[in-house]
Amino acid sequence: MHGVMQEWEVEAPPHECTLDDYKTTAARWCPGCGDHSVLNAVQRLARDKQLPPEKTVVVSGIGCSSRLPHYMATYGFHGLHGRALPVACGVRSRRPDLHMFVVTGDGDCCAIGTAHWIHAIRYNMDLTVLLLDNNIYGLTKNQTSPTTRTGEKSNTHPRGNVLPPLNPISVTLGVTNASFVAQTIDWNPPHLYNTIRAAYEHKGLSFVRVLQRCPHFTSHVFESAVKDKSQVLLMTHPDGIPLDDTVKKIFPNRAEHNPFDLDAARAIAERTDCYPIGLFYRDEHAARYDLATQQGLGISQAEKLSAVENALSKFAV
Ligand SMILES: Cc1ncc(C[n+]2csc(CCOP(=O)(O)OP(=O)(O)O)c2C)c(N)n1
Ligand code: SF4
Ligand SMILES: [Mg+2]
Repeated sequence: MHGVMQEWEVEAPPHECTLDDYKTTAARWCPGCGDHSVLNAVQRLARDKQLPPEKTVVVSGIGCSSRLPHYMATYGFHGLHGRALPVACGVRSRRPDLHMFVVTGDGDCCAIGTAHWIHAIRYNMDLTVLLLDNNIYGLTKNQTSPTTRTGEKSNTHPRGNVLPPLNPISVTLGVTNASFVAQTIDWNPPHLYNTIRAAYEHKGLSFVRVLQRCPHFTSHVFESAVKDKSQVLLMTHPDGIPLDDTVKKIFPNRAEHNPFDLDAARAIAERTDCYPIGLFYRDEHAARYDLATQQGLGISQAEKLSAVENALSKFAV
């Protein structure tokens, strides 16, 4: 970007978008894969918010989950393994006008992409980040990931994983300047949709971990929680994720949690007796690095050249 033309200032003629305007081909995920639910929720959100497809971008790394941009009729960037976040931060630093989603997996984000994940949380640029956590490397066919539970067998640990799993919510809550941290499940569409919607509406980096079923490799992992609703702990609060009546009816196990209380958020995130869903933490005043990197976007080429010449003139002999 040389700051010559800001072509995004050209507005497309108004057009009422339907769901079909955000769809491409049929997704190639396995039947019953939780990735389908996430795609449906993102497409619905785009329709409900009337996001102009030409002003929307979905960035991903590599993995089954990272195929999601292919199925959105928007701009997309299917990047390198673990590098969704630096790509997204780069786009965001020059394009404040875009609606941006990042889709990553537990391998993509929590293994090879960990350093980028930590720094992106601290940068707190305006991005909606969806971590589709199926506890396994799906695309490469069944390797242990950082979120795989102890004892789970995979191609890399045929006798069972020896380590305890990393908790992506606890890690995110431990990073300085985290501003929106939530968890939801792929098997309850209203909660999934409302969580992604609240994340999109948040200004700053919103991190949403979606507990995602992989019927092909880890079908047993969330099976009992899908059947027994009391294993899910629904976090409630007027400033939390909006809950519709069906969600309240379905999940009997609830806890009032103030999303402005970081210590309480960390305590709930550590619970192993249930799957907490809802908003752990929100800080609307956390510093945003994109606001700094976007400074000077409106400066003309002539003004930039003159500023460079002024700076260089200080070294003239
Ligand atoms: C640099 C690099 N290392 C390794 C790979 C191989 N690889 C591709 S996807 C993947 C893991 C994907 O797991 P996850 O991010 O959890 O996504 P899922 O398929 O489970 O949705 C790996 C190891 C790669 N493509 N590039
Ligand atoms: S392997 Fe698992 S994560 Fe990948 S498409 Fe199939 S069900 Fe989904
Ligand atoms: Mg995975």
